[in-house]
Amino acid sequence: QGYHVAIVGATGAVGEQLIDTLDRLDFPVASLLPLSSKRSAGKKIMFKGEEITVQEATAESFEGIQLALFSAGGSISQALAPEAVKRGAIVVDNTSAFRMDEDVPLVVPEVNEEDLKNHSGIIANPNCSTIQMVAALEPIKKAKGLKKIIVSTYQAVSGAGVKAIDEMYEQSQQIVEGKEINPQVLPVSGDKNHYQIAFNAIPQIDVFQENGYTFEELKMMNETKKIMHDNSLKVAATCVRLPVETGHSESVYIEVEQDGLDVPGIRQLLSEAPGITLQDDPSNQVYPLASAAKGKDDVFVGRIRRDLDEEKGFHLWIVADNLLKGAALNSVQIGFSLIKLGLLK
Ligand code: 11C
Repeated sequence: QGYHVAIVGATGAVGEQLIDTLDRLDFPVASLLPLSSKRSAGKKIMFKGEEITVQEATAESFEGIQLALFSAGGSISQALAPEAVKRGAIVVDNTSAFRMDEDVPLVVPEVNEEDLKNHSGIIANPNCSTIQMVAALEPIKKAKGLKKIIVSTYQAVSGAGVKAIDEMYEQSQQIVEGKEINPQVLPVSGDKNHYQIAFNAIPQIDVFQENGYTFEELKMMNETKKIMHDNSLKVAATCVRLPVETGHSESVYIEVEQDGLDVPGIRQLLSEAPGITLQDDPSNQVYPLASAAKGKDDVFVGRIRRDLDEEKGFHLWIVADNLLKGAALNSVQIGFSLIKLGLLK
């Protein structure tokens, strides 16, 4: 009993977490088909104690597949997601390829699960740094409205894939040993210049756009408006890469619309919200840490303060595992929502 599920990008950082999350949350899987590029085909993955050989992803791979979870880069999604849909699968795509398309729901189940009802085959999983932010802000928006968000991120290297993780460790060791380093991957593989990530902070995630923002920053700004159904919401983002393996952290400033909100009120709202863990006890130095969020499903929120000049302004520190709630977990949760809403046939 269950569904025929394909994972595209099964050997990548998110792919591994997708397979683990399907197993861990007992998603009803009748069969699992791990797919990859030609280069990684032939590798083995483990699912529910069983070894499965990874196959090369082609259009024909999707015959008989009901749910296809894509995380192999935008160009693979562009090429193969429509092929999967043509063959009857629902696609949950982890890339930015379709996120802003009008007929593609962009979903964080705690925020806008109902949008799934409008899908035309492809559903987009938002960018990791967007997901954790909107999950934490939605309960506040629901209670008091939201006018403005200014966010600065402190993002982990695993967001840029396995090669970026390896580069961080290698470079760290080289620097400690006094050796020369040769950055090849970060900030963006394929961009003109590469910079040291070990013991550094790089204010570039994804490629620059003509308006001076990076694509990662624009993703946060545009996706937030789409998920929260509010084009008048003001959002500005600055995205920075840090030498943290996994766990994105965010310093978030918000302005709410209505009066009458205070810090205890925000704590109350967040402590009742699904998928959120409040960690906010400054007197005991309790606040979210990327190191503690790694491997956890929830979004962690702390350091909640009222702005000292703006009555309706508040500051928060929001942390989550970017490979779990930021990617694999949210995709699998979308799968569960599709079942709950009777959309997965
Ligand atoms: C990063 N947020 O940390 C990116 C990774 O649009 O899904 C995810 C890119 C995306 O580098």
